[in-house]
Amino acid sequence: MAIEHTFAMIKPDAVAAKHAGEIISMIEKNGFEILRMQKGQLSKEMAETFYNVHKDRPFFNELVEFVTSGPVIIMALEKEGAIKAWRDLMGATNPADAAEGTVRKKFGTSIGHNASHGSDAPETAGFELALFFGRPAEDQ
Ligand code: 3AN
Repeated sequence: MAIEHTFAMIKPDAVAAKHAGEIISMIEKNGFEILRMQKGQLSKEMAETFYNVHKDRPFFNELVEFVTSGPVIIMALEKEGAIKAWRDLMGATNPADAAEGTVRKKFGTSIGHNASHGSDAPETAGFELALFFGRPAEDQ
């Protein structure tokens, strides 16, 4: 399997609840290399661009409001098959459906407040890494 780069975010709910350290530890213990990491609060414009693919969904405004509600931690991760590996470690979108031991099972509290984000395909990883870190996926 090829080495990939993916974009990860610890969302405002998990940062506020002081779960960031434990989530970062899970990432390291699962063999990811953290290439870049930054803490900050997203502007409304940044959040709308980030979630643009969801702009027609009924929960879009809620999504933007939530992700801008407090600081997040963003990361560029590297691993063999990183995109799927990080999504597997996060677990299902709805924490109620997430497998035991996953980030969302441990720290998510609802489908919206689900502690973490991960790119879902090479194209989205490329878009999100460029949006947040200003350079293409392969140059992280
Ligand atoms: P994932 O983050 O697992 O790729 P998507 O793409 O289905 O999940 O959803 C994008 C984001 O929208 C998720 N991070 C999730 O928190 C949020 N979301 C999905 N469904 C709902 C919903 N019914 N109500 C509120 N937020 C939702």
